[in-house]
Amino acid sequence: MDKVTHINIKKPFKDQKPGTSGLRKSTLQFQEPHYLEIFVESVLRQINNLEGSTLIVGGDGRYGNKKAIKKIIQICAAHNVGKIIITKDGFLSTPAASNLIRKRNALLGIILSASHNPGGVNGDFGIKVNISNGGPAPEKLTNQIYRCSQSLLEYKFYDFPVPDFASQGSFKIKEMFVEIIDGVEEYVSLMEKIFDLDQIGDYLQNDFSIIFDAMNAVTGPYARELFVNKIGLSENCLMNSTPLPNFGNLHPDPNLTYANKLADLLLNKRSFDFGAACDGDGDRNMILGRSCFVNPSDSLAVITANTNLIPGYKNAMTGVARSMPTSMAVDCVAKELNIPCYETPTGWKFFGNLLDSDKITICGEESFGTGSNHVREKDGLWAVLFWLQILAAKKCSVMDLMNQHWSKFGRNYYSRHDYEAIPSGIANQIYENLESLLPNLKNEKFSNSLVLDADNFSYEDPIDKTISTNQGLRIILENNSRIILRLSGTGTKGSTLRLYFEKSSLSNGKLDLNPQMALQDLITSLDDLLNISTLTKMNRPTVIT
Ligand code: G16
Repeated sequence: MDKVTHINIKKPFKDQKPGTSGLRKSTLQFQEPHYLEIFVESVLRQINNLEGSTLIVGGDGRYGNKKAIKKIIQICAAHNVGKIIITKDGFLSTPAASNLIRKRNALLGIILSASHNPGGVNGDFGIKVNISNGGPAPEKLTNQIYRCSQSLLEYKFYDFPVPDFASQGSFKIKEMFVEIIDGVEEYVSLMEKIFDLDQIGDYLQNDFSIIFDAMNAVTGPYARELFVNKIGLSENCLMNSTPLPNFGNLHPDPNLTYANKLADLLLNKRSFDFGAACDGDGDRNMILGRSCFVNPSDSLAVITANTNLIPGYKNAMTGVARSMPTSMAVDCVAKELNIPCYETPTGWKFFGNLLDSDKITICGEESFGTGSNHVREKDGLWAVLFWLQILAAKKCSVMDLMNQHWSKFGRNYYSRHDYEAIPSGIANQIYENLESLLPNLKNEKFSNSLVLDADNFSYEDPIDKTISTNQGLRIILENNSRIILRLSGTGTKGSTLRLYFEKSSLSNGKLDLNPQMALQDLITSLDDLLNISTLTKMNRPTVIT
């Protein structure tokens, strides 16, 4: 007989602390009996008015996706949730989930993804929790969830075999409705409202070649609907467009290291005019032109400077925001447009209040994330369409657009160096060394300038006044250069150290330097100060952006 079953576990899981973006652990960890269930139970226990509410559940299709959705349905039924909306086969990108939460007035979204981390049995799995505005849960809620999971010894679920969800339809389990929708349609229609796809189509069909790399992850079906079915390009404009549980063993992080085949096609073989890639769950993007890599910080600046070319944003800009480590290229654009520019900690959740209160229209991060008030997540395919619309309107190449931008606003040379999966002891030692040196750095010489300020970034949310401390160590130089050091909050193996280097140059300065050369003195000075290469035993970072 079907019934609500209470399951008891012997000792609590102590490690369910959400990082920068939800709970992220190895797939093996998530397969441990009751591990996922206890986290979901902790989430549901912290949500007011859960009974009778609507939830959105889906994921990026990685190994474990369907099984997790079934478990969540059973737990939600036991908690008397009113309705769950899922998608065919459980495929749902993070920005599409954000859109659905908003459009269907859902109370909560549960997104199964470890984002840009590898998938498969030997990869990672994760759960992101989004609130009713469509955005990631704020820190206050994730802390409550974590505290609950620390001592939780019981969860309940409704013992009922969940039917398959390979096609649209609905079923009922206990008193709860489960609606299965086509996850792609509603997202694509949102894009059609924002962009003029005909203008993009005319430009692309007129000898401007593009290639989109879905990295065998969730964006393949969305990209096919947009580029092939709506815009009318041939299938050849897509690569790695079939979602696979292990992402075909690719590491679905759209950067020059992990999307190296795409990078090679654009930067070395020069085979296309435009290239782009999205990550596992479709919120990150990388933009490339023929022989031209667009740094994500520059992408944010270019997008902000060109909103008037996009139907969805004409004369609609209220302000812009960037995370602290993102370069100040967008600040120069905001100044010119006479709109405010906010600086927030790393993590999309910090943009939520600014977007909800209409203080900003566009926001972005150096970590290959850009977005706007259309949803409450960064949105990879949105960014790709935004770029294509600018190029179609201006009828120029990516390289021309970048050169025009830099000569108008100046160029911020910028680079991020990642030391991935290093022993946590070493990462902490480097971090603590710099933290202890900060108070004495002020007014000292660093590289070719004096240190104007050196601190650990903290942020007060302008709307709810929440203060977030310890958000990254920064050294700000008198010549406007910045060096920032953070420990990643999304890795699952050891620790990942992120170093960010930035140097501004005036618009009439030299604009065509390689960023690594332009930043070399800052890179060397930081290594001299902290002995990073010696301590990590690495003579170069794992990833350079
Ligand atoms: C997540 C957040 C982003 C944030 C990034 C930082 O990205 O959604 O807002 O910029 O983490 O990652 P880290 O702490 O490793 O630097 P995603 O794409 O993993 O959800």
